[in-house]
Amino acid sequence: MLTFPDGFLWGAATAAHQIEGNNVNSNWWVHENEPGTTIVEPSGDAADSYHRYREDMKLLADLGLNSYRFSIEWSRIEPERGLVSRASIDHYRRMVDAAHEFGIEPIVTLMHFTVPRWFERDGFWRAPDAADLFARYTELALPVVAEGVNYVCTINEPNIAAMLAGGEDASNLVAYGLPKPDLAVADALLLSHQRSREVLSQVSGLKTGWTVATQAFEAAPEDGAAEKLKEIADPAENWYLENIAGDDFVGVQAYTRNIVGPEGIRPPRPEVEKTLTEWEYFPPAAGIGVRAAWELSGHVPVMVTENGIATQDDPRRIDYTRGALEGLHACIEDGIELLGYQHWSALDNYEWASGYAPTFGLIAWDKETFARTPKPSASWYGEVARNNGL
Ligand code: GCO
Repeated sequence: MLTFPDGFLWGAATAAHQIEGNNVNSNWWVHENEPGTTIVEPSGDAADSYHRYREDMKLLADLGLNSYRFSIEWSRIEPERGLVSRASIDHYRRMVDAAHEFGIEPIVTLMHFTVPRWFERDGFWRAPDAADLFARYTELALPVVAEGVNYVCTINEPNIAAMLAGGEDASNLVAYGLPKPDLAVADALLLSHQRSREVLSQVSGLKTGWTVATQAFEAAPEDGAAEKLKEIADPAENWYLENIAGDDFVGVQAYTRNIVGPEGIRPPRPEVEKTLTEWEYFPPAAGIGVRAAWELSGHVPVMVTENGIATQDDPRRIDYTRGALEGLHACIEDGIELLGYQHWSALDNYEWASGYAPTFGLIAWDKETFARTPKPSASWYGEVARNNGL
């Protein structure tokens, strides 16, 4: 039996835009619905979790999980520059209260890729006042996290957000690692994170950090691969991990490794099962990412804030997750402070430019009725959580 530390946070993760539905004031909603978009389908109603979050949280609690990572939406809280929606702030406060009602710990992400359409209109992360605007948003969100929240992630995957900004359109998110990050954007994201943490420091006992996508790049054995790796590997990933010494924790989001040959990254990141091959979803990636974060950050405590697999083959999800957890237990054995594991994802959801085809969820839902159906992997994972190990 591999037993995890007492108090280990066994949870599942989601993001507002990917499950709530009708996030109409966000930049992604604009991109999804603009003529000629490369995004395969709009997010639309998603899983209607904006209205069904209580049902979702109760399902997770009944399975045996003790935590839930979800994000709140800037574009709902501030739908137009300077226009504050008290109703949206109250909605997310009710989400935090509901988590406690069901006995699960909320882990809140302030920005999970989406920003208000006005923020992108007014210069996006390149605007000189981007960090001021994000700090102001954090002030607006304080009532949501001021009570009953122990962990806040300010920004989800700034390294991917920097790539996204550097690329021509949202489809770059799917390419992962290929577009060069816009380093001016990378700077703005780091400053925004630091300003947000300053605001959050008003809340005593609140632990703040952010999440970084660790992509486990490795060079194929062929000649020329090492040079190509230097060219392609994500410079922002390590830089962000090296610049969080003061953070209370760092979220690691690791799924697979990226093998780089002289031609570049091997098969593109698989969006759907048909391209799934063994190395594309590589369970040890979770442990590789945790070790990188622990070392590069100077031993900032780590939480796996995303790890999972998009597959219709649910037994494969169980095998993958078992492999990831075995690797994470080895990290703990090696003295790494690992706070928890948030499986991606609680629900099947909108996988950005790839739409709804990739099914990462422990729980499926009917597109007509929104009825939820936990998969066998959900029961398996709930058992692991109840036993605090496997
Ligand atoms: C990301 C995001 C998630 C994705 C998940 C699966 O890493 O891109 O945090 O929103 O949906 O990682 O790709």
